[in-house]
Amino acid sequence: MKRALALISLAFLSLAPPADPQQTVDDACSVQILVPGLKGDAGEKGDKGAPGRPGRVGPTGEKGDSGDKGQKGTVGRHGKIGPIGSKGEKGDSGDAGPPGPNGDPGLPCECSQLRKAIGEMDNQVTQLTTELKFIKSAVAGVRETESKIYLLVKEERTYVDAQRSCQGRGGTLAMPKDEAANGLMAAYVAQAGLSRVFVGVNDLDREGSFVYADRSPVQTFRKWRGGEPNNAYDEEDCVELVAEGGWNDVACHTALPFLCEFDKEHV
Ligand SMILES: [Ca+2]
Ligand SMILES: [Ca+2]
Repeated sequence: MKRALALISLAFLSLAPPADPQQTVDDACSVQILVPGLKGDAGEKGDKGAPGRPGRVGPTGEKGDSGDKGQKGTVGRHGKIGPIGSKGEKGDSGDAGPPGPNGDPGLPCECSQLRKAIGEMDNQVTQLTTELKFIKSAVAGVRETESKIYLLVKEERTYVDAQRSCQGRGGTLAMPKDEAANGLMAAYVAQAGLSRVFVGVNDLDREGSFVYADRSPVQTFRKWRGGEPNNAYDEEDCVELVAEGGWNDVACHTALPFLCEFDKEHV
């Protein structure tokens, strides 16, 4: 190629008019010189060039094989305490435990003393109830003389119980020892709406020998109704006073209202 261009340039120069004869001769020689010569000897080796630019990043390589497993690490630090959890549901009851040991022996029973105390309290209640009734009767009114107080008790009792009731209050069954006392008692019974009451006269110790409740004998004053004392059925050893003022012997187990008598000196 280069050789063709050289030939074309030679042809062009041969057509141009000559300006200087000397130059023409030289130019004719120059044409000869333009023909390529033989290849010269190799020059000296140049200095080392500057480093070239970095090449482009190459493509990602294939995944390598898994490495060997590392050594086990040391125990980590203790973690923080977590928040309090919600309350759980109640669990089922557990099985019953074995029976416990026997207890110590108890104290000796004092039941007998308790029964005795209770019995005494019952007696006191009964006594208080009786006294209350007695007071109610007393409030209803008593009769009195200069030396005596008479109280009519409208509770029906046998002769013995009636005497015990009067004695329990510091008195005795009433003893009509004279006309005045007997009349007062009879009026008292009649005004109370009663027909008869026990008074303190009897022949319990000896049949036919009547004595008062104070064991003094019935002597001059006596107020037997007609036909009395008759000791009917051979069992009449106690005496009742009827509302009209007369006496009659009756069975002691008969239950009647009764009349108590109290000495004012002892009240
Ligand atoms: Ca008799
Ligand atoms: Ca009789």
